[in-house]
Amino acid sequence: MRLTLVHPCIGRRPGEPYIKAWQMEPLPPATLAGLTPPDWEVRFHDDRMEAIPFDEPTDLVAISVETYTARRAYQIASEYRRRGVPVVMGGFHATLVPEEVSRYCEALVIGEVEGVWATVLADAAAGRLQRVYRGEGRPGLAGLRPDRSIFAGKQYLPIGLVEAGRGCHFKCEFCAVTSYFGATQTRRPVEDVLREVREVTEAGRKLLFFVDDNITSNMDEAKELFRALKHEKIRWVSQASINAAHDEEYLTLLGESGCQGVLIGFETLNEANLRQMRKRFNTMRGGYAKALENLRRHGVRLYATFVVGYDEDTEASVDQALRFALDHKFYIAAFNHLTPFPGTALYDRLKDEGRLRYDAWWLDPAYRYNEVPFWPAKMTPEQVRASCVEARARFYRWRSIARRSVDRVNAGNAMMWSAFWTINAMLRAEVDQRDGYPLGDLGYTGEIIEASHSEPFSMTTRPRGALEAWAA
Ligand code: B12
Ligand code: SF4
Repeated sequence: MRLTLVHPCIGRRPGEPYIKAWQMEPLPPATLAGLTPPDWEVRFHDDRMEAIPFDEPTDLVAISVETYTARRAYQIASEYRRRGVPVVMGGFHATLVPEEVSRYCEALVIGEVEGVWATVLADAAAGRLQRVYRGEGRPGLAGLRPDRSIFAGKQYLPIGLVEAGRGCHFKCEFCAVTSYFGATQTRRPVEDVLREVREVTEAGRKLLFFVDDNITSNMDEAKELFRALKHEKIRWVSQASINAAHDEEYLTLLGESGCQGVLIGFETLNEANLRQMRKRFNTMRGGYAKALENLRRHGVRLYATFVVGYDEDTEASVDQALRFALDHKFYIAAFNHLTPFPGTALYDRLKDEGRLRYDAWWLDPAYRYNEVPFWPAKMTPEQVRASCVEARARFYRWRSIARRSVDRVNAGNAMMWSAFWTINAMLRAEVDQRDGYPLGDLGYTGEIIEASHSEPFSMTTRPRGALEAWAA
């Protein structure tokens, strides 16, 4: 049997290259390939960087669907369906909006795939694919071995992606991760992570990215991993919540284990916004000032992210966030508009308040990337969009880049100093490149063909996420 894995892009304007910063090795298809028995022949096409050979013979197509890639995923599925090939879909959007996604695939996997992939493949081989497969609960991650051989010959950014854990125990209102994983986190055994770290570094990756949603979600487990990493002599980056910055042992272990920087979601400087986000842990124990002082003392470089469009935001508060980012000389920073992802508490609240500008912004042909799809409370959608672009443009001015480049923490070692210039220059070039980006391939002229199903989709198959758990 032949399996074709496809990683869709968000969209494309004919003739234009895809956004460089997003072209990293995608772990979802590598994870599926690693779980696929050897009697299946596996091929992989990354829609972000190559044309998909739709006529290449195959027996089953598997597509990861995120909210931003849904329109493109449905175009790709239609092409295979037209050729009589069944399509299975999974991933974040597939799990959070299963009724919609199920219309565009022969089989849908809800939740994590580890416990059900063998059954999906066996059913496909026997010609009896079911409409819905449900990954029950949180599968253990021991023994997981992503198969990176599928990336051979593709020109990805030179950074190795490794998963140490999945999910996060916090319940931020806007976060799809908390809905998907029901505010829980699971970890891979440290030995599995170390084995993969060695494989990826031996394959030539000098910098590793632990893609964990929040590597500090469980501090004891995080410290256990960092202690083990001390002996590996690697350089790594990851994502963490700021509450961890008050733990001296953690901060020391970060340095000793080779951490080069962490992404921290600051989101906003406004306490009322943080309360509404359910993210007040951000300013606990002395707030940002104390946390930043600790991180600086330990030489931790920061990728600071800010979100614009919460109810207390005004143009002045965006300006304040920008000045904060410049004053603290962050290695890099992101200023993005708030996005109501379906399946999140934020989406449901804005819907209840009648503030969504589209029924389903991710499917609307008129919607473009970076357009604010809801009505903010104190700004117009256009003011939110424009203030994000303006903040990015000012953060990535050459003068700001030069000033931040000589900061003691940012210039801490030659590799990260050189990477500083490359990354800042790349983000400078992309300040407004994503603005107006289409969802789906604008050059697609085919018809969107829905899958034909004999049974209706049942809501009872939807997993119980964080939101339902609170309600219960
Ligand atoms: C690493 C990462 C990135 C990296 C690398 C992406 C890449 N090339 O792979 C970078 C930084 C480039 C990135 C960019 C973006 N990202 Co991102 N990213 C992640 C992160 C943290 C980890 C992804 C990962 O590798 N996970 C490990 C894999 C193994 O897990 P998984 O994807 O959940 O897959 C499992 C299941 O979902 C399922 N599954 C997945 N696909 C499929 C397919 C089939 C057929 C089946 C059966 C099952 C299945 O099986 C897997 C194993 O159980 C996730 C959060 C997360 N926990 O996943 C966000 C996440 C996917 N990103 C997100 C977003 C919004 C973005 C951006 C739009 C951000 C932005 N504004 O710039 C861009 C879009 C990029 C693009 N699509 O082109 C959102 C998506 C939300 C949503 N509702 O769709 C997430 C969930 C983060 C969040 N907090 O909300 N991202
Ligand atoms: S801390 Fe980060 S990953 Fe965790 S729920 Fe909040 S936004 Fe999501």
